[in-house]
Amino acid sequence: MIAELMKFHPDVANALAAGRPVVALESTLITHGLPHPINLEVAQAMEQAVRDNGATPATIAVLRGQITVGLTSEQLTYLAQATNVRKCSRRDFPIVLAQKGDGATTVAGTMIVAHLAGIKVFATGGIGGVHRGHPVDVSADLLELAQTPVAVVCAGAKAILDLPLTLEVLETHGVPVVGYGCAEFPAFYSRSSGLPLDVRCDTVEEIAAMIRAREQLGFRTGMLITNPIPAADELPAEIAEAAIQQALQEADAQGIRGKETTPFLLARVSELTGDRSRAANIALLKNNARVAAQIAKAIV
Ligand code: PSU
Ligand code: MN
Repeated sequence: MIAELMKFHPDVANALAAGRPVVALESTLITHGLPHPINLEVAQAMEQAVRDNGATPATIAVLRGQITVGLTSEQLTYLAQATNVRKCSRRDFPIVLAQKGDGATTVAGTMIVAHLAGIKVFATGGIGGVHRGHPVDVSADLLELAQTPVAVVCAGAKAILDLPLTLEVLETHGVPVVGYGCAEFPAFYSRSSGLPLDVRCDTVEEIAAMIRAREQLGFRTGMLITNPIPAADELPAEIAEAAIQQALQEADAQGIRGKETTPFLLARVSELTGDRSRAANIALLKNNARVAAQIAKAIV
């Protein structure tokens, strides 16, 4: 039974049993997206942003083969400095569970666990998507959005990706892409991409109504809620783009492939922008945790 594979933090178990709002948080950004000790500070700040907005955070990971929904502060501290953690999308769960290993869940992996646990809203930074110049490298995040009914709050897809193709794949798979306070798909480090969205909502109640309608329809698809980075934290598009172009060239020259690609690009862009991209990344993560909590509250 899948339930036997999951261990819940008591706060999360209590909140779910009482029907109180819960927000899932991912762990790949802790192990593969940010360096120690900033990763721990950001993970704690995201949890706090969820609490400050009236919901219970459930950071999701696999610890020694056990799917864990809501980490204790000791578990979070352990994960933030652990080495040898598998980046877990759908294909990785059988492996990490059988080997009793540690796993950090990606957007795809976190959606799978959140849905099994009965959590409807999840906050991340930017989802994976279609890689520039590698249109067959399509993140498992997009295929999970096509088949798992969880609302994912993000600041768009990571700007290192091909954003127009990413939106095409979401459209093909029937995933609604909703702008929260924006009419364009946000470009992660910056607020707009020039790519129009399906719909703009200016209140969390409008978003909650769409989540409820999707439930009534019985659709299995997820929903993408895009929440642009706050204007004060935005990285000018020219600065971001120059660093991204260089990082992409280096990745190709060094033959970086598969699941290594995204962590490599994020780390290089951060170095090349003198950590300005990292500061933007952290700001948008906290902002997404805040909005996800407000949405979770609006749907209970
Ligand atoms: N958002 C961030 N930093 C990250 C990621 C998202 O701000 O590190 C992670 C997410 O876990 C996402 C993953 O699911 O990168 C995408 O990896 P890939 O492109 O290999 O599917
Ligand atoms: Mn990939």
